Amino acid sequence: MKRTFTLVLTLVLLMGIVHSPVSAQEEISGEKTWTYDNSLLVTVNVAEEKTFTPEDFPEVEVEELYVFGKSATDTGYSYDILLVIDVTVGWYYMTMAENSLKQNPSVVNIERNRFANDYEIKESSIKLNMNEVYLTVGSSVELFLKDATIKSNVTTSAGIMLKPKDGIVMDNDYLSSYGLYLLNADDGYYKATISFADYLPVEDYVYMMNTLYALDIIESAYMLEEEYPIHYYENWENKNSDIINTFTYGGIEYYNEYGDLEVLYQSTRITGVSVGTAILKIDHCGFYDICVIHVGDRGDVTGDGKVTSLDAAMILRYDAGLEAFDDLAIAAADYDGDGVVTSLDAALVLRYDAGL
Ligand SMILES: [Ca+2]
Ligand SMILES: [Ca+2]
Repeated sequence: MKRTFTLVLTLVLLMGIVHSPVSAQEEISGEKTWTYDNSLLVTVNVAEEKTFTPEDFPEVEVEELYVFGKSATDTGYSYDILLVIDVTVGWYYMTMAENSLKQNPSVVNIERNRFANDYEIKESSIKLNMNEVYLTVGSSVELFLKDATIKSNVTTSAGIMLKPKDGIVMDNDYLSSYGLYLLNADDGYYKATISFADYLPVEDYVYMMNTLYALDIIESAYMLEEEYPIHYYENWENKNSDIINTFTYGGIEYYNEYGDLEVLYQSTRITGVSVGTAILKIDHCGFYDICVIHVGDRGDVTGDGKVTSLDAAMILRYDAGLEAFDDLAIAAADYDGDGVVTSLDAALVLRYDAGL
């Protein structure tokens, strides 16, 4: 080992400045903010040309209507129509409106949120813990959703179905002490609504369910999903599986036994597969964030695809403060993966180079 170091030190002193390390790749800002959800894009097939008004969609509260597209079909015309919905009656109304429109025989497609940016009624953001990661082939890192803020200025509500244990009778006074409003009771099942101060308050929902489950009079309680389409899982999109592997696990946030909110958002373990740059996207209810993952070869700080004594020399120079590395070169330089770049890493690179 001593001879190795002497050799490398000699190399370092002789070489002075060698190849510059891999240059930093493009920077992509991670934080995204969207406004949300007061529009539906509806495709309507009709036999003849016509001018549409909100009265053509009596099943929903349409505030404004815009025709975005029109095309001739074999049987008449197809229109793309943007319906701006009055959401002050409650966010859940969007789901009801969508469901109602599905019953309309001339409506062939409904798309949500597409033009939400134009109408600043609601605002949301979703953030990953990291937006740029430097890995080497075979090494891994954890990525998770750090924050999901969903804002709104309207009160929203959701339906809950309850079934108390035999002999227990609930009334509205009883339920209202838990923030619930009784809609109806039938055959031992109670349908109630819960109101929230914010749109998609997953924590409020989980807290309510935790509270209900903790009451020993409750046999079952569940959210009526058709009225409140909670997305339990984020969607991770890896289009560069040749560069990185992803393994996803986890759930949503919840209240623990002390009443503190704990975040159980999904995590993804990313492992470098081959040298290159990958983009991982996390999508939650239409909001998304991305992380750019740079993968280098372990030991190859020069980025030339080979692990040689030159790389070892560079690592020693870096360790001695004679060289500046970019983040990918630093990841590559940490040959033993202990999180720091030291002369030991240089020695290991030399051993590799020597076939030891
Ligand atoms: Ca190299
Ligand atoms: Ca190291």
